[in-house]
Amino acid sequence: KNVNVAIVGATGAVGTKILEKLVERNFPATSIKLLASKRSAGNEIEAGGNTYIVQETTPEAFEGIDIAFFSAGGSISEKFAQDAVKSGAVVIDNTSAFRMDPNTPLVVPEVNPQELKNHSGIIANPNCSTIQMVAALKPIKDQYGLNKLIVSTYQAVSGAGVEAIDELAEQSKQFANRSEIEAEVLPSASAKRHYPIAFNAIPQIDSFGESGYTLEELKMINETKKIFSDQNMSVAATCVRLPVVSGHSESVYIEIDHDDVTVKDIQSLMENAPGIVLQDDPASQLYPMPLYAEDKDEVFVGRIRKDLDNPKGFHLWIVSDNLLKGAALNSVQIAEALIK
Ligand code: A2P
Ligand code: 11C
Repeated sequence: KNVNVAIVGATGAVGTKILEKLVERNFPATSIKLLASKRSAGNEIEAGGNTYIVQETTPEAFEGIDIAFFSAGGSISEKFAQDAVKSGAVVIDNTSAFRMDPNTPLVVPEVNPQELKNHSGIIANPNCSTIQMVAALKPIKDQYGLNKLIVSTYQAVSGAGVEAIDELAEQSKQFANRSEIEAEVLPSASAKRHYPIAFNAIPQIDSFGESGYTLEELKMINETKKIFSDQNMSVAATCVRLPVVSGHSESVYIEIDHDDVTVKDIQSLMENAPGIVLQDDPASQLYPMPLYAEDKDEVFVGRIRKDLDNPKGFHLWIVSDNLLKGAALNSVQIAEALIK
């Protein structure tokens, strides 16, 4: 069967990686259409020996498209996703626009592939920091139960898009030149105040909700419960932006149902889990780090420790490239599962 693909946001941090992954994984696409804003229309993008011309996103652009990846921000998904669906495409949406809609499956293929069959045109790709965490925790939850988790994140600027990557590079130069550091993008474009990310840590990703949690923290909480189909799970999150280009890191505390589980038990689950790589040997200083996870497909897990006070408690350190498993790769894996 012919599969005609479109990528909305093809010039962005995630969109460019979706194209790369489609090519690298030999996705059986008959054609690939690159869509972005009017500003980029006519620009050329090379991938896999082919040159693609970027086109403007319009309601008519989806004619004949079978699978449409959306990664141009929630407002663009809200504006055009239904046009794509009406044209007969399945939308794989990388924004938060439809994730919590009860009729939209929120899918990580290693965790809840059974949800894919329940879609009515749109499948949501979870938030990057959620994906890597649930991918690592799924085998633990299945084997030992998992009723409580507390996560603190150390997130890369690429999660906030190309402009944030550029801002970190600019500010690093300004710092080295001892000139004034200019901040215009982070913590979020819509924020009233902006702070430097170079040589800093910002405990705000996205805007604040009424509860005092940021929207990024609420995404981790709500999406985790939806993906695990477990509304009774207790989940808390603190999300922090660091001057790292790509690769989100997470310190995760979990409580399982059993008190006789060992670190070795958890390590062996990680060794056998799909898409997970165990990097856990303190004696040889082996642990995951974002600099080494960049451009890698896997989720890396290490620093696994039993809590010193609670025999049901464990601590883990989880790292993955937020643009790949956290976004582009997971989206392409959803598409692969769909056409299977
Ligand atoms: P463009 O490059 O034309 O602005 P990032 O997440 O890295 O910031 O990228 C955002 C993506 O969303 C880019 O591909 C950007 O395209 C795209 N985009 C922004 N505004 C629109 C719009 N109005 N219509 C379609 N795509 C858009
Ligand atoms: C970040 N997690 O690191 C965000 C980016 O809901 O898809 C992804 C936002 C989203 O800034």
